[in-house]
Amino acid sequence: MNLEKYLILGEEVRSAKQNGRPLVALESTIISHGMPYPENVKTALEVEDIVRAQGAVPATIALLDGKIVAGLSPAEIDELGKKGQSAVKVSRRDIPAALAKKVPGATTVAGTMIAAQLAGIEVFATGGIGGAHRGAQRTFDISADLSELARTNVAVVCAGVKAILDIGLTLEILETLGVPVICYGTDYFPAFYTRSSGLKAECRLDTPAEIARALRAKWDLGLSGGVVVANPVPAEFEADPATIEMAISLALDEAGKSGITGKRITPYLLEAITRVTCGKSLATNIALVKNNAFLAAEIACSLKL
Ligand code: PSU
Ligand code: MN
Repeated sequence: MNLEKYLILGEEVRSAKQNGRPLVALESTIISHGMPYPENVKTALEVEDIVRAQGAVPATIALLDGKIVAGLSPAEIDELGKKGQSAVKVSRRDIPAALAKKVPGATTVAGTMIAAQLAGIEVFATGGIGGAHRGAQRTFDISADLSELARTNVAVVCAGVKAILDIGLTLEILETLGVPVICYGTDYFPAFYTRSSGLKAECRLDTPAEIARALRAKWDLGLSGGVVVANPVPAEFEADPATIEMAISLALDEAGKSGITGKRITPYLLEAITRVTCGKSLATNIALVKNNAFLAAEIACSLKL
């Protein structure tokens, strides 16, 4: 395959690869569909700086003009942030057509994992991953992020899974798919806005070095696929559980009444939660993304030792 035909590396990413420096991939659906403008752009740029401050190099990923780009420029991030939900949300199945049509595409966790692997990046930071929606037993609405984690060799640092999803069912599916779920410094799987989902962590690791060793062992042994590194939101930014539960149930109710389905449901719920909490959830969201970028950079640096 002629990789250059499809993949462009940003300047900083290209030179980092040449010099063997640690890299951290960052997704773009969180920019276009996950947060409102201008907080989305401001956060994306600050997250990049957090990665740099830890000695790693950020690679924000999106589809632009018929190419997968790993390492957007600040101007490209701003453009995508302004487009918001009018950018195409690109998961695995959406990549071919988005490239053919040369439309701007914001990559989901699955889409970003694919691009990261193509670019040779092993660690990726985001907010939350997709999963099995409540009622998935009936609707089959299970994010392609989960099957991507089963097959693509990238570690995804996230703050767990939002309770808009069925967290228990999501963890069951990850277990079936053989995806390690590493809980960082906690005995409970985190629930994005809050530090604990109440579900016991099956695997707890306490240092970035230990996590890096686990990743290396998995991939050295040819145990292909990704890893979820679940990093709870810092306590001082944790949202009030009752408020979040109320916001989520209002959001789910609204989405049900409006007949929203398919790829539109997750962005719809994220937006509704921000609205219902009058932006309070956004502060938590921003804090946890930054916290994840910090840990991802530490892991990426450890992987180089
Ligand atoms: N969950 C969040 N924030 C997000 C997303 C999920 O808390 O921004 C985005 C991510 O890009 C994720 C995608 O990969 O939604 C999952 O969408 P779907 O459920 O349609 O696969
Ligand atoms: Mn879905």
